[in-house]
Amino acid sequence: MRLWVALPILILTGSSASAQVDPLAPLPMQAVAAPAPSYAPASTLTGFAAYKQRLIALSRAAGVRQATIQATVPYLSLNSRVIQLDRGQPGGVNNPNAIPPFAPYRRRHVTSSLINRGQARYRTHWNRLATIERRFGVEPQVLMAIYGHETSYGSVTGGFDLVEALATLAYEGRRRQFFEEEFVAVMKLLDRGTPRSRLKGSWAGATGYPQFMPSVVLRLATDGDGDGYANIWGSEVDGLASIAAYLRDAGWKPDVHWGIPVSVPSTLNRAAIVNRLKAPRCAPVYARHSQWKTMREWRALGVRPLRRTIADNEMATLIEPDGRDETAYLLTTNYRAILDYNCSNFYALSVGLLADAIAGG
Ligand SMILES: [Ca+2]
Repeated sequence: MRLWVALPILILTGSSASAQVDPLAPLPMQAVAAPAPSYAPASTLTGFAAYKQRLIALSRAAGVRQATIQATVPYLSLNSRVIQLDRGQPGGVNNPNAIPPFAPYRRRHVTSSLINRGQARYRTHWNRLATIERRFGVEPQVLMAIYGHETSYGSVTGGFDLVEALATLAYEGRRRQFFEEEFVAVMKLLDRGTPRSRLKGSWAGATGYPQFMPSVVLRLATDGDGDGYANIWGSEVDGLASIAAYLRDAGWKPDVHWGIPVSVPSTLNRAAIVNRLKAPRCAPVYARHSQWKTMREWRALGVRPLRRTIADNEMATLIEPDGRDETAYLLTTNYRAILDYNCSNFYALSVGLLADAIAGG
């Protein structure tokens, strides 16, 4: 991945002036492929045309065949809609952060329609789901809830061309290394015969029923229906098995529930349970969790399960997503696996609650 450092670097005419406003680093160019762009004005188009040489070099270094590269990269364009959507994200340039309340989010994402459709699919696929649970140790209702939340059970999987979207995001540069790796991964999927027409997804590059990034497709796509192919675009059961593979890979422990709603006594000394560890990734998300304590310790502090409970010796953290005197949740290590899927407390909580509802409470 460091190959490009050793390549000769051409400074584009005029690029030093725009470097102050353009987050792009100087672009690597291969001597054999140094064409007209170096003489053109440093417009966005010129920048991307030159950047494609880097995408070609990265793909080649990762072992993607030249025929695949040549049939794809030269024809890529920037997708301005992708850039617009990326800039509207938390942490993006147009979106100063603010944490809204959880309750309205929950009402939108744990709906009777999602619950009913999840239950219907649960019944349809019951046999396969039982096999997947034995194989991966993940409760099927959690798989169903992720599937429902991500794509409304396969009805919204995204129509962006992944190759173009990932090239655009890599070029834009806010998370360049991440998106360059995903670009190379989608090139590998193309190279091994996945049709371009199938490689559609969200503007951010998530694809198929599980909404995996291409590198995750390469690593964890799983055959669940037994036909020998891991088809996360055409087989719901393959999609569900792939989600199970992901959660197990993220550390899911069998027979531990994700979390439970609890009531917190007004006497709880919150200052005494503050988590002082800073998470290496997704720090703002983990900062909303308390210290780890066993269920026994939480009980001793007066925190009471509202419905089901969790074994006394299991560790859990407390989150109060809507502040004091509202429903709070104790979260186990398996909640962390859901966060690994999508690092947002609202996402993980609503997945857990949708899973509970699908399973009947
Ligand atoms: Ca299959």
